[in-house]
Amino acid sequence: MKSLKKLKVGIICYPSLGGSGVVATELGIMMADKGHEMHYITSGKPFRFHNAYPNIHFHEVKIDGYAVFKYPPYDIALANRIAQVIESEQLDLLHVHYAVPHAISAALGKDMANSTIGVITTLHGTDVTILGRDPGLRNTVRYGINKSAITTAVSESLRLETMKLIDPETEIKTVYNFIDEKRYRPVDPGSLKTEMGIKPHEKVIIHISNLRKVKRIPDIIMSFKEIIKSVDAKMLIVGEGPEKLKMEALVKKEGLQNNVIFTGKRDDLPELLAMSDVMFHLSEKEAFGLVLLEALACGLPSVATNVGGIPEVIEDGVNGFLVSLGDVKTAAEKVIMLLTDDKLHKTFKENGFMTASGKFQSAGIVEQYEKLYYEVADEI
Ligand code: GMT
Repeated sequence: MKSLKKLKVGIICYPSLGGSGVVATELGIMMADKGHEMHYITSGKPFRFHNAYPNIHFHEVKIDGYAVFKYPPYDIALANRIAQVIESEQLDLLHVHYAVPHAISAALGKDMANSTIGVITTLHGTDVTILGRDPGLRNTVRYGINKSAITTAVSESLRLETMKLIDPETEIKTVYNFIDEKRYRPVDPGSLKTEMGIKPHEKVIIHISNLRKVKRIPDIIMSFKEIIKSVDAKMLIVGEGPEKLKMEALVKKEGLQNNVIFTGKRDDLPELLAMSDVMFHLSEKEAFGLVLLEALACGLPSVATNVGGIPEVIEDGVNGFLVSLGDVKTAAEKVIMLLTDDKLHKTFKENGFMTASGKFQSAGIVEQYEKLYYEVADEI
């Protein structure tokens, strides 16, 4: 084995709300802790970076609108910035999160810099399951994967779906998502429940997402309507997204406004999870479901749909319940079971801790990525 020098890695990700940006941030922080130099090439600071970290640098992508452009060409501006950073920082490799347009911009940026460094692309979900199905983008996704030295998928389900749908020239490796266990653990929520106007005896069901159509929030609301016929409960809907206004209107229409709280975007997720009783997640597509892992680590069982990579995180009857997509009645029954059977809840909670600290333990997963980094940087 050659000497393992510390690497200089360019990270390309979406900085706004979303699981891929969270994973890119947490991975960067943990790699920086190991002594690697991490260079984020993004349109803004990823939202989970609250402090300054040693070994982490930001290179902003700027694009001006010109009258001739109907759409400012962000992809090209990103490629240009990637080329600049490859040269100025003498990067060893690029790690791209979310294929579109990042994998394509990385290939172009590398070419512009006349560089031979390798690109790792991590597929996160809708870059394949939605954009990869779009005839206007499918070839682009395939090109991005084929131009990458290594492509990873965040679950086995996404890996298989990519192979089938995109049929790339190269193999894809599964590298699971992970969370920061120092932050996601059963913290003391203090008086948060009272502060939110929830009575001590009321159970709390929580949903956290970027409130897009794919999350099927109406299923959650209609199922919750069933649940409160049997249990005194409040529903927390945490996050911001395009469906929020419509969902607020639906809650009003169903007369649930005293029971459903839209919290908006929050930074105190571990506390919110710790004060809750069940995580509710009824998405129609989900490559992994990072919030489900965050919930398990905070001691919260989930009721979730049996789709995509969710069954790789939530084991039916072990650390949560899985239900069929759209089956709001069974979903309600399962939530009621967990809210009314303390023994069952405790068993699932304990099993959940084991899931979170087992195959998803951060140290092991960061090590897998580090190995890939060295493979690509040709340092092994
Ligand atoms: O939500 C997306 O469409 C993209 C992405 C994101 O940035 O939030 O989410 C995907 O990546 C997460 C992190 O790997 C996964 O936990 C989510 O399951 C996945 N979302 C979907 O597949 C819908």
